[in-house]
Amino acid sequence: MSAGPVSSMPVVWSPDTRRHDPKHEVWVGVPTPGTEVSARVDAILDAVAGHPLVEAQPHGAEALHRVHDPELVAFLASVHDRWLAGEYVELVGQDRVVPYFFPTPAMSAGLPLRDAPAVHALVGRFAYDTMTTVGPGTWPAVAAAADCALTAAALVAAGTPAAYALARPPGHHATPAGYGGSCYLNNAALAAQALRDAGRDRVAVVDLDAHHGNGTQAIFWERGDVLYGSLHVDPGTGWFPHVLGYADETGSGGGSGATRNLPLAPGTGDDAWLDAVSALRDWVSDAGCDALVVSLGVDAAAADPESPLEVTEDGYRGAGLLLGGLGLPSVLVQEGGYHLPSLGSLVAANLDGHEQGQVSGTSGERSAGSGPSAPA
Ligand code: SP5
Ligand code: ZN
Repeated sequence: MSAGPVSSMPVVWSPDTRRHDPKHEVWVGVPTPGTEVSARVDAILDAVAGHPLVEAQPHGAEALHRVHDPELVAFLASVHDRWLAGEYVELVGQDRVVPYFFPTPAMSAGLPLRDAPAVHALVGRFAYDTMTTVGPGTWPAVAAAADCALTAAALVAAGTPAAYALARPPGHHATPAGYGGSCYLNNAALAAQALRDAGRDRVAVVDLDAHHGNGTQAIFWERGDVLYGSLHVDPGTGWFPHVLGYADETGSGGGSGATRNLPLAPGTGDDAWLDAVSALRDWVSDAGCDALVVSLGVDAAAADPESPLEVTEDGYRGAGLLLGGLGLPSVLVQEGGYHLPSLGSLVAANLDGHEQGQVSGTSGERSAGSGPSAPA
């Protein structure tokens, strides 16, 4: 992967993010090869070698509790040790935490539930799928990913125009008290909250990942001070997260109108995808936001095995130009993207586009018929 030209946007990373490395994820009851793997870190690092590297600074649990239930944080931090003590390695050879029991509303039927004393049964209180397993290095990596996002937000709060957090495992499916979709803590939500806490009045989160960021939506659902806008493959066509991400989900209470979902058909491609990015860009611009968080999933790419959206590298560069053109202080947070050979260059193209957009201030219209790439 070529390094490309020297760029100024800092890349915030941590070697600890490599420590979570799921060889398998349990899908439809079967261990299938892991998708959200440690090698993603190095694929991205190689491609952004022209950027200044900054190592993430540790932040305490209080920062995590700004968007997450302390019980989720404590559970994630301790559950692997509890799993080892439960002797599941000896019993069935399983050294990763995998739920098998889910106390859903259908199960409790309105009755009060106690916490399960057995850790293998307690897991389903927090985990909402079987793909998102916890191994020996998961918590250090999850904490490091959150630190990447918080460090990038601190840089931007201190005046850096934009910073990129090489956060993995990703975050946008993590809800206030739940984890799933390869996500444990919501890195983008942490960054948005940190910008609010640093004095920004209204923060927009724009989610470019191929999947709907149900966790980010849930965290800010009733808040008007953090907007959430997403374009993603239509859950109505069968894709994850299956039960959320429809266009009629627009927030409630003080957050009414502060959520916007643009579900897209499989096979969408660059033109319609960039039209949707433009629509979100205009929505953010009209709302008078003073900071931007981009949930930068690159799994909408044509080569990606986890989505059918068929977006190209030019598409991701164009999205960067459009969102950078808002001229807002920006934190870009890594989300999904699973095709290791192209993952890094997709990220690098978006970072380049964003920086170029911020410099040239292309906050005007996207010219009609501009095709796959947005105007320079
Ligand atoms: C952050 C992010 O992009 N999470 C994506 C979670 C969606 N995963 C759904 C996986 C559906 C099963 N895919 C089959 C893979 C077999 N290994
Ligand atoms: Zn995704």
